[in-house]
Amino acid sequence: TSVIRLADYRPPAWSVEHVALEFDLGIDRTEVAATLELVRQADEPIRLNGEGLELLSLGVDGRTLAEGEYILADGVLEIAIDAERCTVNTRVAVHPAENTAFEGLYLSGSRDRGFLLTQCEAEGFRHITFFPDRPDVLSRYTVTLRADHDRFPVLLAGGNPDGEGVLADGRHWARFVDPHPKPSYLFAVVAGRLERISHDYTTADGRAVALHIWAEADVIDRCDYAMDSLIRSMQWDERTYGRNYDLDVFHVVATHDFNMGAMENKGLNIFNAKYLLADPDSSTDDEYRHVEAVVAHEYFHNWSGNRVTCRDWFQLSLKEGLTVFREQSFSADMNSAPLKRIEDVALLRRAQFPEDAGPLSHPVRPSQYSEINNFYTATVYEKGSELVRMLAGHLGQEGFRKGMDRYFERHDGQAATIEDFLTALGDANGTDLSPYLAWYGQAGTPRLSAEGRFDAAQRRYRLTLRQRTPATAGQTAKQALPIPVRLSLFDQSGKALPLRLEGEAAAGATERTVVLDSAERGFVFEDVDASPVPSLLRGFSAPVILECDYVPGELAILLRHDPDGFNRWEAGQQLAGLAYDDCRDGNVEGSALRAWTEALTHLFNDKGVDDALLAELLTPPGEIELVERQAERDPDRIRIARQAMLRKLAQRIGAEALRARYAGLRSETTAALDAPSQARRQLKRRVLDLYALIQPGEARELARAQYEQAPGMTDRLAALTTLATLDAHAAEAAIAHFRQRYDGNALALDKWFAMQALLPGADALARVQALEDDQAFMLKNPNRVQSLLGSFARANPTGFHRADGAAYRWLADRLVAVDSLNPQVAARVATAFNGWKRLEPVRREAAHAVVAELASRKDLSRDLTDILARVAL
Ligand code: DPP
Ligand code: ZN
Repeated sequence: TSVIRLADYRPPAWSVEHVALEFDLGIDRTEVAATLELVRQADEPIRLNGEGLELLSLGVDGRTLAEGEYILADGVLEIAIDAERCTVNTRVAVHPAENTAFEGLYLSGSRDRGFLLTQCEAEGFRHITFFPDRPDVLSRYTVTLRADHDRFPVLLAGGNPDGEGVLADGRHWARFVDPHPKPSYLFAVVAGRLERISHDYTTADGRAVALHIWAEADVIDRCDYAMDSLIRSMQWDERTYGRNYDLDVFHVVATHDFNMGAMENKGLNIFNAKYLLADPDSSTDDEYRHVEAVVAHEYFHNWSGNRVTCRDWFQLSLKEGLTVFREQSFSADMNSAPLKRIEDVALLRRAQFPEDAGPLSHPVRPSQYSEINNFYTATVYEKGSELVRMLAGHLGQEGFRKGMDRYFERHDGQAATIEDFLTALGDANGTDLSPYLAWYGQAGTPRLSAEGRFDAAQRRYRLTLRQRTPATAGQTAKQALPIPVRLSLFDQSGKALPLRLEGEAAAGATERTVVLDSAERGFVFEDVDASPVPSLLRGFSAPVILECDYVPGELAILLRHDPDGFNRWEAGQQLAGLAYDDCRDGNVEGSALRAWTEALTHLFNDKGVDDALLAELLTPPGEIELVERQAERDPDRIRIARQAMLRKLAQRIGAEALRARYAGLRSETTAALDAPSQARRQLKRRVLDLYALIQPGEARELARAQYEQAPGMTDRLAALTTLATLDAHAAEAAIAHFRQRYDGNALALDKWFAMQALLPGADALARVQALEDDQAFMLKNPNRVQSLLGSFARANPTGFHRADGAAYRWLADRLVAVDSLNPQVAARVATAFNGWKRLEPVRREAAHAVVAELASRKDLSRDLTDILARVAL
């Protein structure tokens, strides 16, 4: 496969000023006529991308080209002409119903009831028509759709509506004009039988905008929360960044057949139903938050991504990292900021850190790729957001806003680079941010070590910070990065000290940020009376792994006294890590384990601790994160040690206290969505799971009752999970009940599949295999594949990493089957093999054999081949 390199970037040889598209839509066959107004930019032939297109006719400036007047090979249509400008006309046919890859124009749902839609990011537009399909070609679009009226009553495309009418033979048409130049990946059309909910919105600058959310009739009553989230997102972007929406209509469409989470097409967002539909009976509290966040994310792209887009796909994080950051800030404002930060950092550690430590590791801005679809990763998104957060922290709230204003003004209507972004932010603040560019080019998670030395005679505390980044796949030499370390110092009673650095006249705030911009640096704090406890990297001020030789008692002080919710949790996580080490080493009387259980018991009994924060504090790092603390990974041993520490905690808190707390939380059972109700549900779940570790029989009865009386999905699914984890056989009746109750509700069934796929232990593979026979299981639906295969392979370590390798062989077989339908989905599931090299020898051998065999096949897609080739290395 060919490799595309950032270093080879060249501007487009031809620009496209205007494109007119006419669609004659049909499920089996759609014809697309395109008129492109091209303008020469360099002395080269016109090159248009096109894949899987049946070329019906081709003309230049009104003259039909004969064979021999153009070259069509390897997905590129090449036309050599002399003129400075020209008009190219093409007519092609495509076959939506046969398109199981869900890239380009395809059918969602069944032939007789489903609807047509498009997905173009990153390179789907070339499956619709011939076009220079690259993000730095920005064009104005006029789109005309024609279709049978009964079969396709609703016709949508991006831009403003520009007329509609009736045609002969029961057909009708609709036209859309988008005044904003855009790259082809933001193009979209939708056609079919859809219902809508609507809202009239007026922007801060006075534009009337019709908001429409579209879905199939059976789910249209589950779109209200998405509409509410959309309105709040629009208001937030006006308030926070001064950004207004810029068309007269904004459409959002839900589909059950989608490869990604959602897509920010200009004026016509398309969503995986999973991130748009929500109702208390079928959605959990987490899912409500995801809907809010993803609706916001796609809306925010209208400025960070659409008005200012990416020059090339290497710059993907320019729009994604930035938009995730904006989305996270929005969610923090809508909910609790510290809890949001906890959730985001936990995700980073669970998904991005492992990615960055294995063979698929890559920089936030990769320098090469062979399949861009495989770079929609936790690194580009989540780590990318952390980089923007560091810049925002560096500039401060006002400075960052000034910088963003400059960025949007300077690059509006352009395809920009990450350098452009840093330059605009820096220029607006009279500062040079270019040192941060190194973060974008260097893969791997830096290790930050901190060593404190207290000098009683001098009343000084010297903090030495050092950094090093381990070698990553294909990138062995690493440089020092600017690492902002927000910190406080606490005395032994838990009081934060005013900070005065050596050379400063007076003490200032109790929190400040120092920047480690070289391999090692010391910071000396004056007027320190007793050895302090440093609270480092507050708010997770940089995406690094902190190595600090805390004694357990120091972390316990932070865990009890740190006023910042995030850092309190962080101290708890660090302490839990040490407690885990005790359990791993069989040291059940270890001092860390004791400090952790004591501190948490104290917090458990402290009525002043918020329910949601307590639930988070009671959750130690997960089995996947704990891999870091293992020289050679054996998922069974990791689970045993983690369960042992949780049991110790449950014993320390005590059965009586757990039961009483559960009863108190239980008595307030509702499905209400306010924050306190959500927090109670979350805590109730943690308490019941802890209780189950020491009183399984009683816990089972409580879970059964909770399942039966649950007022909404959060309580119902939590109870079912607890029951099934305690004893999958004993939970059979409840599992069957859930299956029947939600028959026909795709999103609820996805959770049903995933819940079972995640049950730990040696039986997991057999369970998953049995679930494949369920009528509702299908390989052609990405959500279903993710819920069963993806959950099992990526998030059930004891189930997937069986020592006998049976699950590896089974997955390999399924990957081949999925790949023949949908390469993007197969490639994503295949990333489950990312960590195989760090497994203990028996599992490693088994995984290697399977990966090597798969990687040697010649009949797989470019997507899957690329992942396997990198993983197998
Ligand atoms: N660009 C999409 C997003 O919003 C992904 N397809 O992340
Ligand atoms: Zn995005």
